Amino acid sequence: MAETDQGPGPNVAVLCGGVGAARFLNGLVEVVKPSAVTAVVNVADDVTLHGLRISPDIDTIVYTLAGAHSVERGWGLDGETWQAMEMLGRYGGQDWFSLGDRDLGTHLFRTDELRKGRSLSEVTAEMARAWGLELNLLPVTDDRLRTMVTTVDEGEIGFQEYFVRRRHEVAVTAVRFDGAAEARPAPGVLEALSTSDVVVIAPSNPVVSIDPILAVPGVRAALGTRSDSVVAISPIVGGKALKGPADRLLVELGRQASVEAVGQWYTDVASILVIDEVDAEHVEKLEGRGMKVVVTDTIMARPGVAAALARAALEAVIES
Ligand code: FO1
Repeated sequence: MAETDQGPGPNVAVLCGGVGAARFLNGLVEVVKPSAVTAVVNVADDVTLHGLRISPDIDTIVYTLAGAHSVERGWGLDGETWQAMEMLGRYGGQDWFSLGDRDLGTHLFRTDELRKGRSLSEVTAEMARAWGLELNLLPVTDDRLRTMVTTVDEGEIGFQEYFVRRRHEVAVTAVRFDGAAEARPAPGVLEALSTSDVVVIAPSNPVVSIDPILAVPGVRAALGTRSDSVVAISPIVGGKALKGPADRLLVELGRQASVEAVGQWYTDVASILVIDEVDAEHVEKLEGRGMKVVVTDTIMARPGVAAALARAALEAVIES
């Protein structure tokens, strides 16, 4: 798939959330050259705490592709220390969102640069360069976009309050993306989604990681016009999310935690769905709804699976 004597490999754009997307990208860059990859990243998980701007999905991808991430947490840096958080705890400060001592350097830099008037896109490109990453890393928008979650007991709270402070253990009745109507796609986003040979929707949470990206005006339409070369990878395997609340959110919002529900979720933007081998029995139903289905190992727990998954996703488009 990579550059061969038959000429350059495909250009690939990937809609990305956090941990699952980062793992997928790590495999994809083994299959196509990193400079041919454009990651369009969710920024609706972003949060400002202690006056610092934190962009979890961007940082998870940067750290993971740099090989610097914490494998057991999935987010944040490996070998992290928590002295600053301990000091904060001593004073009774806000310590429900754990910021490692090295990770704080990222937030200090990003906050400073944004305060000088640079865009999130520029700061993100700077961070990618600083870690020696060659892929194109684009926030979906440089404007304000925030996932707001309505819980059964607290009413509407911010995404990180739901995901981290409440450990996503509370039922949700609604999700909305504050700022979506006014948000503009960041420079390069629509071009990447329109001109890439393949667009992949990474195995991220459809409700709170992929939908905020699709909610930015112009994005859904850009995919809709070329959905025959858009392939989505289901984050639901055997009725469960491998990590995080995607399964419960789908049910709480009136759908099912199933590959069919994921296929329906993406029906107007993707024509191909990649599902895990444990869900092979659902192929007929999905194909009955007009989706092309690829069945493969989608559990990126072992080395080599992410690259094989990336290859399977690309081959579903390039050879179709
Ligand atoms: N996730 C947690 O479950 N607990 C945390 O304390 C936490 C801190 C944190 C700090 C920086 C960062 O980039 C990510 C962090 N995450 C934490 C993960 C984050 O909430 C999620 O990765 C995304 O927002 C969802 O994909």
